[in-house]
Amino acid sequence: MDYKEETIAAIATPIGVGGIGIIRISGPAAENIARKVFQSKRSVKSFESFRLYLGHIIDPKSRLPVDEVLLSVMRAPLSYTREDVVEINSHSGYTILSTILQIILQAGARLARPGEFTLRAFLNGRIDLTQAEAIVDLINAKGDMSVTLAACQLAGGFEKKIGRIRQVIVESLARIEVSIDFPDEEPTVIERSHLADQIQKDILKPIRELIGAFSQRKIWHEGVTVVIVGRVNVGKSSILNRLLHEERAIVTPIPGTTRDALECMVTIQGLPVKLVDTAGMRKVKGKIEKKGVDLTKTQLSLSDITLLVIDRSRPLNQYDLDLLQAVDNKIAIAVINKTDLPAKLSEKKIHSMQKHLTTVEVSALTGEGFKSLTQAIVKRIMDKKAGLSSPPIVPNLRHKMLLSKAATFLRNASTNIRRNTPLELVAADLLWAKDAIDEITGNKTNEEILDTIFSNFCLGK
Ligand SMILES: Nc1nc2c(ncn2[C@@H]2O[C@H](COP(=O)(O)OP(=O)(O)OP(=O)(O)O)[C@@H](O)[C@H]2O)c(=O)[nH]1
Ligand SMILES: [Mg+2]
Repeated sequence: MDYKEETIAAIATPIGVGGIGIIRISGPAAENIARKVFQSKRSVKSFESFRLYLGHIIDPKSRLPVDEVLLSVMRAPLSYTREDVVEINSHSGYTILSTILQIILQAGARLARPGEFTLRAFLNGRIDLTQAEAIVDLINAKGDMSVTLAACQLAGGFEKKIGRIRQVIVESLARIEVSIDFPDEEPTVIERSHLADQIQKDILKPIRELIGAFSQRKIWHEGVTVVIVGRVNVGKSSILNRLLHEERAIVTPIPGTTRDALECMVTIQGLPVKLVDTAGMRKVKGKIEKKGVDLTKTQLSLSDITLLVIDRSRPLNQYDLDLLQAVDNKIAIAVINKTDLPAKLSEKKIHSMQKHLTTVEVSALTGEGFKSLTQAIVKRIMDKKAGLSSPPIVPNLRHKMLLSKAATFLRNASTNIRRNTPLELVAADLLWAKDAIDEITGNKTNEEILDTIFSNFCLGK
């Protein structure tokens, strides 16, 4: 059956006890179903779009009210799916929501698959594929920044950028096809080189920028990992707690308090940051505890930014020096802790070992210096995503693969134009590049791709 003839329904809010739960119905029979199951002072037919009406869901068998609800009708095409949509705001709780859903299904709807409402919005031309993907990102967003990013994509930022690239491909293609159809119009050497330049500048360059921005995706969406290392008792856990504004890690004067890595999420200036506290380096029976060292090494290899904590009230020892050697000064910050105590270490020595290492002085006890520390962390994060355009446009893996595919064809086209290769070959490359671009927005797509994208959605979306 064509999807246009089917009416779908699902619970759109998360399962669990809450204030309200929403059931969404979409399709040609939505309003008719509402008429069958909803009783109020006015008839559903007379309801204005986008207004809430109070009434009762009625059990069709017993004719008894099941719940007092608010119902809204959003008529096609001005709705989420561009179809007739009905939403029912009921009391929340699994039993009540599933009872209402059952009544709606019996009244003629079919249970929606995950993402099917958004799939319909795409199939009915309200959004393109990049926007559908942005909705998944928005639902899964962990920090303000990933919300901003997804919201920009949803608003069509990515689609516009891709649209401009596609436009130039189509124009170049048109120019070449004229020459194929009218050989007398064969482009001169100058025209050929001009066309090649245009492909480089107006198509390949923006594509390369987009591909480059992919590496920022992890940072925007999953955040950066900040690993805190240092010898025992330097105050690693105290620093973590300060950055979290809460007591999460256990802090004691006993060396070796933290035995396993502890992970916590925070947002620092809107960016999601995963903080990892590690076990300090120490000696057990004359040897450096191997497990702790191995763990720290693993954590270091996973870190985007390392905070190497050093205790200012004690002279540097071999563990400090080993760690100073082990960290990469491009991504590490030396945190000199315990500034409330008299200084016993030589900062000169630190700088003699790592000339370019940023140092920040803090006291986890008093909180002094933490503003500078968060600033230093943010600066490192910003360095990682330098050159970011505003608003941010960052492709996902699927986009990146297709952009790379398009770039390969475009590079061929550009070289071949200069080399006097038959224009038919150039046109073929440009066409393939256009196909790859169209696959990004869903202009050209197949069922398998749609299944993969929409299966990432939750039910009711
Ligand atoms: N005076 C002072 N004491 C601090 C400061 N930061 C931490 N301490 C104390 O130093 C001791 C160790 O702190 P932790 O945060 O447990 O240190 P750690 O590096 O996590 O220690 P391990 O997990 O054992 O490796 C505790 O007694 C803290 O109260 C500081 O800035 N000033
Ligand atoms: Mg600790």
